[in-house]
Amino acid sequence: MTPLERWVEEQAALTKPDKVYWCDGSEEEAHRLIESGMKEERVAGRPVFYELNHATFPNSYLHRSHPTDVARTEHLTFVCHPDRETAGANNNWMDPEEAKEKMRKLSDGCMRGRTMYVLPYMMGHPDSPYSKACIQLTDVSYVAISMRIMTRMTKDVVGKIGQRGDFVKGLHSIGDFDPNKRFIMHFPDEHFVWSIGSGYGGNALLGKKCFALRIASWIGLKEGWLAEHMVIMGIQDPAGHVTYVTAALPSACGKTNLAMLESALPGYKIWTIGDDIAWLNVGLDGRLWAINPETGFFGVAPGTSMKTNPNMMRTLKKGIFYPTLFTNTALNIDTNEPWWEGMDGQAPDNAADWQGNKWDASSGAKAAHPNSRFTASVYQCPTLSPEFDNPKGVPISAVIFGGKRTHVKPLVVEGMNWQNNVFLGSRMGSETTAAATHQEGVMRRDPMAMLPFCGYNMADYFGHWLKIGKRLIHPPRVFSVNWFRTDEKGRYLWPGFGENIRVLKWIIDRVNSRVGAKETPIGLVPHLKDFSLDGLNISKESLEKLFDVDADEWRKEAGDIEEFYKKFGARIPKEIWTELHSLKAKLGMSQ
Ligand code: OXD
Ligand code: MN
Repeated sequence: MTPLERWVEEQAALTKPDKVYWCDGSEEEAHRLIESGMKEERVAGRPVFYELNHATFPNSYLHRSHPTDVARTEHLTFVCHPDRETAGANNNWMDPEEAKEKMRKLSDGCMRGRTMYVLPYMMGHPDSPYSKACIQLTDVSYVAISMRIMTRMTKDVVGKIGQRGDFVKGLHSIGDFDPNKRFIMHFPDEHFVWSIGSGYGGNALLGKKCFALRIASWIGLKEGWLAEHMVIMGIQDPAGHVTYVTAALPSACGKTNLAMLESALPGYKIWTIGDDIAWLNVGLDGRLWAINPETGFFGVAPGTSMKTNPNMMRTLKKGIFYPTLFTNTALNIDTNEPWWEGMDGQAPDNAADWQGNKWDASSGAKAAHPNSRFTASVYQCPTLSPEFDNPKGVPISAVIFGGKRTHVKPLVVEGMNWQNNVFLGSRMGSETTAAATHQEGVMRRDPMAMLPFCGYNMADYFGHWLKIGKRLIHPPRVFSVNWFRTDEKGRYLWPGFGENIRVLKWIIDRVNSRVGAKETPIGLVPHLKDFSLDGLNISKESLEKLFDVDADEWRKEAGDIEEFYKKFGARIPKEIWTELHSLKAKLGMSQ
């Protein structure tokens, strides 16, 4: 018996499924599992999948979750390092033995009456030195099918693991969906994630946030690389030159839209490599190289339309080899198509809401859940980069940090050197969204958009970023962006979406030394003459406001950043304090 077979047997002995089924990742198998998910298997008392209109949305299916299970549950997510300090103030912590004891009790017999699916999958291209071989166990076909879309799931991974015991392990059960018995536990030293009580993507597709960010960030700290919550894309200019960039934005701030943006500027084109996760390694050439460990998009549906993200709408209608899943969207009953707020056209007259109840538009209730999602293969994306399957990844010339700030932050700012760049990333903040269960619209600091995903003490993470910079002979330039600044009436100043190419153009012009920049206390901002505004109807006042650095607002901001750092005690690197003190001095503040 191999270590893998032994591990699966032990987990089956604990969870007691009726059947253990090893997936091979084939198309035929996916069809079979979907069929049984429609006809036999039940989740929260109803079918796992409903077939949608295959004439307009080929190979697509609707999934309705348990009503309490609609987003990531950060308060039930734990990182179980041997000591609390290693987990840091950014994580919930539990002693690993205590956590295992708790999970053993909750998991005893939790798969009774269900099938345990064994999912062998790779994060990253199998030929890439950066990829990882993983196994997830789950008791719901929705997760098995989602993992086949989101990862490279094949039976070859079993052979690749062979006699090794150090494969990445995930044990997932939907349990009984009781939110009081819902836990997502990470054991970073064992490369193990144990999740019970939720079928929601970020809690249940364990290759994604749990492994590819929380555990991988810890492995990256040990091995000298970075696992980041970032888009990866190529920006092609009119001369045909492609500049690769990554961009970190908190959940539900438009990362998927950015990753496949349709350029409003003639001659520019975006090539998509990833919309959520980047693994970044220092290459032998001293450049930063990025791979997307995933193969799918798990994006927020509401707001997605031909106006905001035409390439995603096209992607959703191309399901052939891979199914496309819609989770908790509404349903147009007359056409049997998915629907959500913000989609093109009129709201349907006859719709079911995300729970399947007849929707009454006049009630003011949303038809689709605000965090309803689609799951679609990257191979359906019309802007997929030809470099997507390159095992080496792509060389990164710029890193962008963003967030949703209705005040304070300019449209774009460039950092001044690596230390200042890390400070710039560490001070990012965003107004919260529906992707996790918390109050919406509250500002929270979210360094590098990694606050919910960094698997260890964030102060040590800043130190790791500083160290990586020392190994980069050709470091990427670093920028912060904010598409969300508003005027005094609360209206967005910047049109966003396809027009964001204007900001990306300035960024690649900076990278390729085509334009200068203006120094401010918080970094470099564009000279307006270098910023392409042709064809854009925007007033001079709006533009000035977009780039404004208001010293009073920034003094408040600096105070807030300081409070945030204090939560991490003495572990914040001295270089970060130096940067904060220098910012305060530039703003005329006492230290
Ligand atoms: C996601 C998230 O699903 O960040 O990507 O919540
Ligand atoms: Mn994300």
